[in-house]
Amino acid sequence: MTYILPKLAYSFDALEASIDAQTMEIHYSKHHQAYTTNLNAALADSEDGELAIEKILQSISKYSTAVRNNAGGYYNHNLFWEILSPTPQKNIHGVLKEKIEQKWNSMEELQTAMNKLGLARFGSGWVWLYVKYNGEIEISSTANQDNPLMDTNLTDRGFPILGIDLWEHAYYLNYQNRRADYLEKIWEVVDWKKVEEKYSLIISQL
Ligand code: MN3
Repeated sequence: MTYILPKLAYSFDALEASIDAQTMEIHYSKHHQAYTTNLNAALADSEDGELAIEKILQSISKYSTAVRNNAGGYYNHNLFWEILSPTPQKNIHGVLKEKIEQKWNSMEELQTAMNKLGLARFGSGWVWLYVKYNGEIEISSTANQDNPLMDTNLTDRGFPILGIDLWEHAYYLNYQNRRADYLEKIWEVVDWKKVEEKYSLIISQL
């Protein structure tokens, strides 16, 4: 078995409200493809290529740096494309919204808190909304292609339900050095319905 680059559910120019078509095309067909290809190469001599990607990430401390970087890159982008949409549902009404409002007062304040973490990340990385093992939700930022699933995290472990790519390749063509502007605009294409679905699925399996 090899890991497959998932098909995008929308065209490269579909998210232009926030991400330009050229950035989308390069990001998906060059960067994400490269993580996928390099992950398969890094696991070529191992039987672990049979495992679900989440299982590899949850025991990533056993693997090489090449597997860590590319398994992270593969999984993180799968999630990123999944929670973005040209027709995003911005209003949710269920348990996830209640949890967010308990902790951050409002959806807007959660986004502000995530943007602040994203701006504080030096160099490349991601900012996350994730479900902790105890079922509570939390936000964090990780470097490079790490994520909350990885057992190399001493704290901040759990199941990601929303990830924002902070690498310059995610925004530089359109926003240049203005990561803050990118982070403001990205929320216009985040599909909260999808994030809520991921939350419900994880909670049901805890
Ligand atoms: Mn990226």
